[in-house]
Amino acid sequence: MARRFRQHDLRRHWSLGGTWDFAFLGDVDCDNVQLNSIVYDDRMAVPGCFDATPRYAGQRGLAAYRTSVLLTDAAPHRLVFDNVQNWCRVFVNAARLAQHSGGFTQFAVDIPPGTTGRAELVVLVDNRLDTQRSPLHMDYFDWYHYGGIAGAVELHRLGERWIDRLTVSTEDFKQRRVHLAIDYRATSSPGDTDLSVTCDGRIVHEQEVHLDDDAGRIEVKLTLEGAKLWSPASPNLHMLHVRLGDDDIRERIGIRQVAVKGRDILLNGEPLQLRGFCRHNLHPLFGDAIPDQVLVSDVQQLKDMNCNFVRGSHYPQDLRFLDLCDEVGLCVWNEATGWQNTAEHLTSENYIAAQMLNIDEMVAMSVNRPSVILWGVLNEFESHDPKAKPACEKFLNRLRELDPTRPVTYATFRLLDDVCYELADVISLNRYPGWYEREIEDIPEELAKVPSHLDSVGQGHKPIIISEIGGGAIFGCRDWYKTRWSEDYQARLLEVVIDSLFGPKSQLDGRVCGLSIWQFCDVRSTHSAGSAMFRPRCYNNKGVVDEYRRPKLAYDLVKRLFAELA
Ligand code: ADA
Repeated sequence: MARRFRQHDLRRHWSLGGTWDFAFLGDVDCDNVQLNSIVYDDRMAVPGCFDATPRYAGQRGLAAYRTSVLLTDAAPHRLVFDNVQNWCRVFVNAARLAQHSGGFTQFAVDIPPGTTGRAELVVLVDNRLDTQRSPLHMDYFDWYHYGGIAGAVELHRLGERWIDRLTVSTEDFKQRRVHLAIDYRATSSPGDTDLSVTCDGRIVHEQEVHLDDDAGRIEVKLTLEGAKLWSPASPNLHMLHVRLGDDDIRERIGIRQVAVKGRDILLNGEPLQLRGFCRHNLHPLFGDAIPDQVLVSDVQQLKDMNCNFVRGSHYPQDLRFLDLCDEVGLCVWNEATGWQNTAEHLTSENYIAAQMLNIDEMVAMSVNRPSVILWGVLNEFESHDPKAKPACEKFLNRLRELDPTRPVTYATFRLLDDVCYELADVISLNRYPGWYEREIEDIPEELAKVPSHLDSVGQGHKPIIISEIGGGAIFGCRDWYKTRWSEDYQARLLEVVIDSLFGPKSQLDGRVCGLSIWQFCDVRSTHSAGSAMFRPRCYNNKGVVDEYRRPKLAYDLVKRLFAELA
């Protein structure tokens, strides 16, 4: 459960992964919990999702996790959590330090200086779906919201001054010029200190810096002579090591630039044809605390199917998955948490605040990943309702403010009555001809409506991605009648989709630059009666592999057709 590269050589830091003491407290109010009265009668893996284990399957409530940490001296220390689902409160030696709402994103909790020796760490974790407390997790979303400390946990010892965040962006790929923003913090007036940067072990920058306050930013522009570019076909990576005084950070970068130019998405000046899948980061045995081996297997299968693109639906992506995408050359659409949110949500201050935090944390944790080429928000929100438009604009502009180097989009299924198109850099459509409406033979005609409608509303000058399209298949269901839910039907549907978009007889005249099939793997969905009628086994069965990553008939078909396009 580790990142693909060491992130510090100098800074002392420890993984807190392992098996922690555990107690499921059930439907209790977190404010009424007496920490010293908790009876830890169980144990739970960290990272792990407690409700992905049989004993707690399907249960929702408050859980308590406990471990101990050794604070080697009185220096400031920091806990870094990669993903807690979906609400938590953090205590050290029974002192409440922080609480966090919203899964999928990395956050830090600072332990005040002065605390030393072995300390008790307790994390109260709540997987209840409470729209006030965790408004980004709603019970009608079409994936199962697992609960637990689902990501890595680390303890960092911070010195007198430390690098709080390093942001690296490519300013000019031809010149190999990159821009470093080094955000630092300090506990006392730090004064002068040394700054050095190496690239793949070679010194590329050295200077003495005067740190004025207890926080600030140092900007450095570097031209990395001889560096190789990152692209899906040649995913070259370089290791930067930034040292500031006695603290440091290592960051693996890819030199590349993404831009929108007319109807194209350019990577290093070349138009991209994006071919791939929407992927949920879920597994029935692990929830979204997916072991490295399954991530490696997923990436292996995406590459085996000749994909160069994956849409991380519908929440910020696991950093370990992004590391692998960086390495193998998969372009990623990384999106903030959302699923068919309503105008009511988008006019709620509580929801808007939660979404802004999710966006800020998603960008902070993944801005340096070269595989991320596109930011997304608000999957299938009520974009036909003018009341929802201001929040969409706020979210997309926040993304542009945090990261001006990537285009932004949202996926809509409201082709004809969407009123937010002009807010997005890339127009992304979720369409289901041949599944929810009409038949397979109607797919070409239905897809041809996309560019023609966008032209009619003055949005035809932008790139178009078909961000979802597909159909369900029950693994193992083969049928001479080739009906819906058979693997035969799903394979036929996807064959017509890919041919209609990119094949020699396409009526689209190259107007669509990207496709992410819905979806890579089957995933557990909600259990509510209404949706279960459309979700056999309470699963979303539109994967081309099932939840255990076993290939359906469509797998080899997509592999063959994508190979012809590569
Ligand atoms: C929507 C949604 C997906 C999934 C899909 C489906 O497009 O964005 O998450 O629910 O429909 O399977 O119907």
